[in-house]
Amino acid sequence: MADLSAFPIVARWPAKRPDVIQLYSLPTPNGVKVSIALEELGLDYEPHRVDIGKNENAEPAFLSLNPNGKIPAIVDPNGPDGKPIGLFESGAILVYLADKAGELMPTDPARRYEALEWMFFQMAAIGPMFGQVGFFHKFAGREIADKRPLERYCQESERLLGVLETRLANRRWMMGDDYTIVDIALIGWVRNLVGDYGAGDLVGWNALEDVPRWLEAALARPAVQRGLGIPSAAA
Ligand SMILES: N[C@@H](CCC(=O)N[C@@H](CS)C(=O)NCC(=O)O)C(=O)O
Repeated sequence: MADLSAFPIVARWPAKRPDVIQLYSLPTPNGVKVSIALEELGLDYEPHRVDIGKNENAEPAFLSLNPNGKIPAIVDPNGPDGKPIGLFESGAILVYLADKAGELMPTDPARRYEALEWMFFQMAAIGPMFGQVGFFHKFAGREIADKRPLERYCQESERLLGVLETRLANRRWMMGDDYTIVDIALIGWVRNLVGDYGAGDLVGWNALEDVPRWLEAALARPAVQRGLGIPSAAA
């Protein structure tokens, strides 16, 4: 049985099955990237629900795994060289899982860098901007009288959706015929922008064709449907 005693987070969220990947997450746009990838790849794992509404992500045990105090994070008892590894940042976790399974990432070196460039685009642009639209339109920032922050983030999100629209115009998925971790990184954010955040009208959603077509196809995948609900309230 794997010894995970070097990871204080395991004492706070005990592992029933320490020999499989331990996932510390919540079904948010960043959290579901990892649960969707794990479901798509068929890797065995144990989900633990970290309630960010109760600031559990700021507890010392969680910070010991991710000093930045954000979900998702993982511990894999069977990392490189067979040794346990802890990881945070959803993009790094996605690349790690794809490499581990040898799937969902192009193997050709140039195509791999192309995929990484779109992964970083998601991490640096889509996530932060769509997240601000959520804050200023749906969550606490909604009460702020000055609408310039909301307008700024909506304008930038509309522009970013245009970048995706162009990319997807002649491609089924972000990397072409093959569904990859680049698609997985984007699903939760695009879904929330027009779903939970209700910001479609603010970002020109109705003018788009290929992004909605891509989102519908992504959401139809059984592994995506499962991943969107993990960790469940019971985890
Ligand atoms: N760049 C990070 C962002 C992670 C992130 O922002 N997670 C949010 C949930 S979607 C979180 O943990 N928020 C809790 C907080 O800020 O207190 C990643 O991709 O992993």
